[in-house]
Amino acid sequence: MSVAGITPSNANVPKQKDPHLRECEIQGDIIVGLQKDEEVFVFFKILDARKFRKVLRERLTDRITTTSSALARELQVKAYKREGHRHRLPLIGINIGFTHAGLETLLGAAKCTGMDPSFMAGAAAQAAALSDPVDANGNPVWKPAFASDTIHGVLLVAGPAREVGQPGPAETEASAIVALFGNAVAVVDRETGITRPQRGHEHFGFLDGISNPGVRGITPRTNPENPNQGVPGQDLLWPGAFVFGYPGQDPDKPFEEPGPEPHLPHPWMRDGSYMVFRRLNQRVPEFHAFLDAQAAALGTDPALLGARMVGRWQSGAPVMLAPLQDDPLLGADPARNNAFEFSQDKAQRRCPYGAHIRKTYPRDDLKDPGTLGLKDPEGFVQAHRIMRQGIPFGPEVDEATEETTTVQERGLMFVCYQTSIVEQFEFIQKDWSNAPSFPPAKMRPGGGAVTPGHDPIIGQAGGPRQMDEPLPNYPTGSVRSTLDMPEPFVVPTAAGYFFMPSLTALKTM
Ligand code: N7H
Repeated sequence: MSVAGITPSNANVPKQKDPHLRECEIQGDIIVGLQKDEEVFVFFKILDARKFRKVLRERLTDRITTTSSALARELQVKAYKREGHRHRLPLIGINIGFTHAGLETLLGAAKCTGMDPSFMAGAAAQAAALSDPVDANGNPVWKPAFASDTIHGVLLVAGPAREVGQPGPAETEASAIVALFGNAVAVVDRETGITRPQRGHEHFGFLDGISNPGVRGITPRTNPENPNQGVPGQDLLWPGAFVFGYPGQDPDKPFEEPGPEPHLPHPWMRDGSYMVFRRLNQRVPEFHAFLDAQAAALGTDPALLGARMVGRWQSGAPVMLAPLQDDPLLGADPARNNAFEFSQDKAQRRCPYGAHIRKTYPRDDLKDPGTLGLKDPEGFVQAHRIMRQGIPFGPEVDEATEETTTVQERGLMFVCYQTSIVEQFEFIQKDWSNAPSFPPAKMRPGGGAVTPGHDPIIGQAGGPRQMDEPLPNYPTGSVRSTLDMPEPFVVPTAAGYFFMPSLTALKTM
């Protein structure tokens, strides 16, 4: 299929046989996502392991939302919408995960060896390596509860929006579940994510949740021209990239071919997944003031500058397909808004190399001869993908008190799933978003090597950052420009690494 001269490369690879997924075993947030207008995250410490296991087995596990129930609910929600209902169905979704310390408390240390090294070390130990803000001792500067207390697990409760002045149904359910555990747990922290009134848009204003990988055996194929895609542009990956016990992605082979199953150090991990949680504050007034000031200085439009930093317009339209002006119909059309690749944009004329979506998912961008000496550049990229299931938090900007400076905290409860935190989430953050020279060996219009710079949204340097070519040289031109970003727009304020076990593992813990 060809869209505006941007041709996906895998259209002619024959369809592979789909694996069968044990949908009743896999927690529902991992691949499908819980239906959520609000989501409560309860971070807890286990005080009485014996009682905790009993309540988990007898009172909670049967209520965990599985992949099969999340899929059935999606159909229900669609049918309900088709009937013309404006309100959302009052569905409550429940999932649960554990840190390495939590698993050791429940299972004993011998059953928790050989897991992902970053998971075992814990999120705090990785903060400095990710260039998160840290103190003089290398400890992350987080919300006090996260920085000072042991967290053993997280309970996720998702539900419909609250009525004005009432507690949300997810809040009420989360409190009821915590009460079931009684003195077996202590709540360390409680966070609430809330979708914004501008539905689907995160706090900077951009449509989010457009591009997640498709999963063979789950994602329906709706692109008649490419059997290796879900919606056009959504490459189908092997489930082992996200859940243990299935073929995964081999970085050295074409991504359409099944790779080996990810290493399973313990049988109880089958059908489970690692979850990365990051509470990311967004400095929204500062971001928009920056766009206004820099656009004026560069002689361009703030909306175009923002689109070049993200790689998409606020509507979701990708700059690869709409390089100079927004196209809201394109942004809203799932059949078109993800159907593009990067390798034909040789000199970042359409999309800067440093744009958030080009950094975090470079698609076929590493194909240029010689780049990194990779055996299969696309296979390599697809082995470093994540399944994002986050939700915004915090109030809308108060125009009266927050014109240029943040007063109230807001941002993204970033959540992603994978079978290797080292090779997936951390690789994207460290080796791509934070690395000024990624993607390597790129040229600028008129020749000359490029340092793409930092991902302007999440790239971290512990100091000033830069992005190359905020001004488009499209369709022609060779104007050189650099964007200086002295302050970050996104600041991590808490994080945790969890494992989401299968239903059988939860019942037999
Ligand atoms: Fe990002 N943003 O609003 O600017 N992200 N992100 N992200 N992100 C994406 O394609 C954003 C964060 C990825 O497949 C979109 O769904 C913000 C982290 C990946 O083409 C927008 C924050 C990491 C993709 C944003 C944030 C990623 C992606 C376009 C923090 C991982 C898919 C909508 C506050 C390390 C790329 C879409 C693809 C897309 C924004 C965080 C990764 C608008 C504000 C921490 C892989």
